[in-house]
Amino acid sequence: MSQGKLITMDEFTIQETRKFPQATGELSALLRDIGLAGKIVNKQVRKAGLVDILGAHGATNVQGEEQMKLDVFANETLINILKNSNDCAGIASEENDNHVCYEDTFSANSKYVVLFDPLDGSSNIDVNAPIGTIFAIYRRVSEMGKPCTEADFLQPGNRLMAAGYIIYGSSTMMVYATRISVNGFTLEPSIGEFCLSHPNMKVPENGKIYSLNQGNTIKYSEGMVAYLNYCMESNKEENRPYSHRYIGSMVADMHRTLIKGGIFIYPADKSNKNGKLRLQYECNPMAFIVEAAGGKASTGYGNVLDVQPTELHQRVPIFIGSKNMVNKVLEYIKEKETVA
Ligand code: P6P
Repeated sequence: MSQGKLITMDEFTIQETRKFPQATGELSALLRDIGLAGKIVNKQVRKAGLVDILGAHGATNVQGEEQMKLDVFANETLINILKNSNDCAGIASEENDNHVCYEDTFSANSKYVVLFDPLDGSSNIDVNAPIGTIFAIYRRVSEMGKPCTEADFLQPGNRLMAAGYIIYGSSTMMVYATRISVNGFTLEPSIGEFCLSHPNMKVPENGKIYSLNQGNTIKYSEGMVAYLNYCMESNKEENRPYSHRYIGSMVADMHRTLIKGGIFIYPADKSNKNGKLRLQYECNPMAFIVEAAGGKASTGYGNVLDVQPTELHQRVPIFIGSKNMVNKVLEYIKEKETVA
């Protein structure tokens, strides 16, 4: 990155587009629209403590979770921004039972669809912990000019065109992966632009942090318990001390894993045979990002990106992060797996 010169996300995506003469710029425009939605959500998140927006909205979403007002605001912001985009035929959201087709001519002739979790980790809002927006972009498989169909939203992660997240943390960042690279952009509030701050992000092959909700250990499989003991006993050896870090907000735990290395795990357990996290708008986008950055993402029985979705809100177990750490936990899972 040139010393001193700030490169905005728009300038960066234009530079990247120029490397591919056949590129139309539609994907760059869609990323810009998502970035705009992120800036609008960020403004509300930053003042959540002051404005009576924290109070539970009262409604419950398709997951049966009480919708915080910020959830609703973020969802509606993304739906409206993408509806006005010239590059999105429709969306699917954690907060909506079914996908939404945009009926206008421009949208019907767009070649992309977007899935998102508008405000992941929202239970952390009232304790001021980092939260985030997660998004996944597919090229539609339905006929152009016609409304998008459910098939557009049930594609495996290995068909993703781009995926990313916006983290509302100590700073606001947008990180996205294409099939070429993973890049991070930090919001510069004085100019209202995301500026390149983390070019060509790579996940370290090894890490020292394991991240999961240890409160669930009693429900874990034999293999998972054995792996946890391996991590906790690591401090007996000088060169392999693992630390446990868990924020309880996937975007925050994954951002740390992407930057510092480590492993994030939400496995199956006795009460959640498929784990808790959603394939299409949590696990697949994060798996696409991590694998584009040289890491690994597994369900415990195969690659996350290879799962053929059958339902929009289906869940999968996930073991994701530094390649060598994911391979290590899979050794334990395979050796001792008696799924809980
Ligand atoms: P648990 C937040 O509710 C979320 O969907 C993810 O962001 C996070 O990783 C996970 O659930 C936390 O779940 O069961 O540990 O509270």
